[in-house]
Amino acid sequence: MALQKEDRRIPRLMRAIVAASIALLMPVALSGTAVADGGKSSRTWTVQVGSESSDQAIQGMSFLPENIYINAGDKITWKANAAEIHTVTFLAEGQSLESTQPFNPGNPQYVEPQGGNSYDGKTYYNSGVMTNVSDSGFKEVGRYALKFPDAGDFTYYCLVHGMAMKGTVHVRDAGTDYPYTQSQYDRQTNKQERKILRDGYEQWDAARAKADDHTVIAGADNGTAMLMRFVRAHIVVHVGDEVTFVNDGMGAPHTVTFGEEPADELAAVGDPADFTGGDLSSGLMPPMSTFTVKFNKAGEFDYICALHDFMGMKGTVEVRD
Ligand SMILES: [Cu+2]
Repeated sequence: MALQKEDRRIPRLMRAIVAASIALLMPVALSGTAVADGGKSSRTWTVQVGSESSDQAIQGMSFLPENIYINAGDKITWKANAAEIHTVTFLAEGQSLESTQPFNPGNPQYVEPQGGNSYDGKTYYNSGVMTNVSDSGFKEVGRYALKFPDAGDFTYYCLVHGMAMKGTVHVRDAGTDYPYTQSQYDRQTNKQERKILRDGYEQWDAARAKADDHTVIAGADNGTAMLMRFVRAHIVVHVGDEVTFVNDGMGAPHTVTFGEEPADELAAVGDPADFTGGDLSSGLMPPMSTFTVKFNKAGEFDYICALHDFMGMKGTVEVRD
């Protein structure tokens, strides 16, 4: 018996070495082996929507796996995997992504499920707002399932993050061998999630290096990994000082909002040149934009990002005489 065990160990070790060398050669590609369709019954596959650190500070704009190969008749279930809101949206024939941007939180075409549960390849299908929390301010959808009866390559988008976040479902004829198993996709997903977190923590370090008592980094992102924090979240200034808030990202919008959150969370409110307390909001701060506030009264002023406060994106400016 002991001998048999010994015998098995060698090929396993060799397989590990082969797998490791393939991984070295193709760090992004999957080392997949074809899997027989196995006949009649259709399969259900899983795609993760978003990814995040446990404190929600880092969010990933990604569908994982981004590309999935299934057969006609199979089904995909998208699972909300992060606090940040996302959608799974197949545009109608002839509809451009640009015409849907920016995301409109007040429009049911964006935030509520649209289309049936079997994809026809040409009309508009939308999951509605997907998130894994219950305090996003939207009616959340935790899972979205679609059946794919016909072969074709179908690209879908997140309406919140536009070009930064897309995926493709490759549907082949029923009976075609699958290039990858779900567990191979899952391993690829875990690897990519780890990279998103590493990138996010790098941006956090970069934000700390850029911030000072009069410069607050109001979120950052590299187009895939996002930092949902104000850095420095607590600053001390003096009456008459100006503070500049910088959206240091490429893809995600933020707000700087003091006092009551406006009914339209993206509306600009108040006069930033003379802030003495009360309601003041930058309105939507697109990537690479700034918002400067002059503090003319002593006190402690709390603020939030109206879009991401439920993930902990909040700060305080302490103004001294
Ligand atoms: Cu934000």
